[in-house]
Amino acid sequence: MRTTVGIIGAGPAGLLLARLLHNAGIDSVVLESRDRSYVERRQRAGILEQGTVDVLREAGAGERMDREGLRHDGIELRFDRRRHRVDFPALTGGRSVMVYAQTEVCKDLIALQLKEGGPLLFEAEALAVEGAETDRPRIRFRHQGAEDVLECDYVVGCDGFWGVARAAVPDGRTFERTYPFGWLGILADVAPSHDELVYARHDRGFALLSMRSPSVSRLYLQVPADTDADDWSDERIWDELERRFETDDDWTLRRGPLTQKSVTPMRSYVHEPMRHGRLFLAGDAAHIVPPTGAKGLNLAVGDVVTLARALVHRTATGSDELIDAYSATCLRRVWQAERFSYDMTTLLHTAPDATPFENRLQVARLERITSSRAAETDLAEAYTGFPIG
Ligand code: RFL
Ligand code: PHB
Repeated sequence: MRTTVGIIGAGPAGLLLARLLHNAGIDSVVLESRDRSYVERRQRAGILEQGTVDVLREAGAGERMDREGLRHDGIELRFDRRRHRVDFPALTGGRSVMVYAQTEVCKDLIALQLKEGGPLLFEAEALAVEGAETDRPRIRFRHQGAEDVLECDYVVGCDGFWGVARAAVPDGRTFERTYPFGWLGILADVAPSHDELVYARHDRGFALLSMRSPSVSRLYLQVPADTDADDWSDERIWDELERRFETDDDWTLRRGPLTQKSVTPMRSYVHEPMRHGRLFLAGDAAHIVPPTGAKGLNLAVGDVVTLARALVHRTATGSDELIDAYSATCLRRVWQAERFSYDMTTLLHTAPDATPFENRLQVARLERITSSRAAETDLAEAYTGFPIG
């Protein structure tokens, strides 16, 4: 098999890259180790930045998002039983975000790819990337029980944190931080208890209220990193959420039947550089942020937009200029998202070894954000997204 761009992984990064290349007349093949229904059901991100929404629209993948996605003009910060709304458009000159789940983005991109794009092979596991420093890099993969080789002009590792592509970037540097807590996430068949996301700081730990639709709630609780989700009965989860979201007014939390429950670890991670020869890393394959800033998927989108531009530029002009700039261009935005995600995480979570002094500082930081337009604008700008490229 031969193609121009060999893409490993059919998450949002790989699928969107294939779409952008297809629209520019560049052929690609996507190899995905899991089956289609697994990729379409994996519950993860929920928030699309304004820039991500624009990219999906321009790529011709925004039709259902525009019909079913929920535009959100703010979030609520909750602490000390008080509520504070951050008004995005007022603070950022009109920007907002969209609640449209990653599962739905992937479903839309998969449908487009299968209808009009190049090959997308499910249950095709990349085993290794070879020859990245040559003109003919190759992906060795296994599909339907047999090993095969995909010869490419370029290879892109969109294979997530646990993929194989990063191992083929030698002499890289990694920067990492793990947190001593994780998120217990649930999906529940109940209308969201608030019309915008609620980020709550509480002495018992962080809680987040999000949603998937007007009738489906997505909620998260900070839990110790080694938590087994089965130790948490549905009733215990609702009781704990209720305590952490408690306010002095008459706000109430609606309960409903749980349809999913799982624990996610939290880490910050960056691999530099994001390129070796003709191999590029994009999305979670190169960097991870804790989900508190809602940045992971949006970073993946920024990477592949930058890469698609570089590959199109190369095809049109023969110049490697943008390809050579790819890693540094992406990393500038990645580090801004790392900083914001770290700030939001340490602002809102209670570390198990936190001193009373540190706990009071968190509240002081929140009070600063909710009383200074400059501080609040800083949060609103970062949350609605940093420019791509
Ligand atoms: P993905 O989505 O992990 O996709 C990688 C794909 O590669 C496949 N793969 C392989 N295929 C072939 N051969 C191999 N050897 C392979 N190894 C792996 C995998 O099966 C998979 O299909 O990476 P990608 O495309 O870079 O996308 C990144 C995003 O998925 C991730 O950053 C976000 O989900 C993070 N995230 C959030 N991001 C946001 O922007 N906003 C949010 O609100 C948000 N909330 C979240 C999140 C992540 C969470 N979890 C579960 C980590 C909430 C949570 C709870
Ligand atoms: C989600 O809806 O899954 C979600 C929303 C905001 C976050 C993280 C996750 O910061």
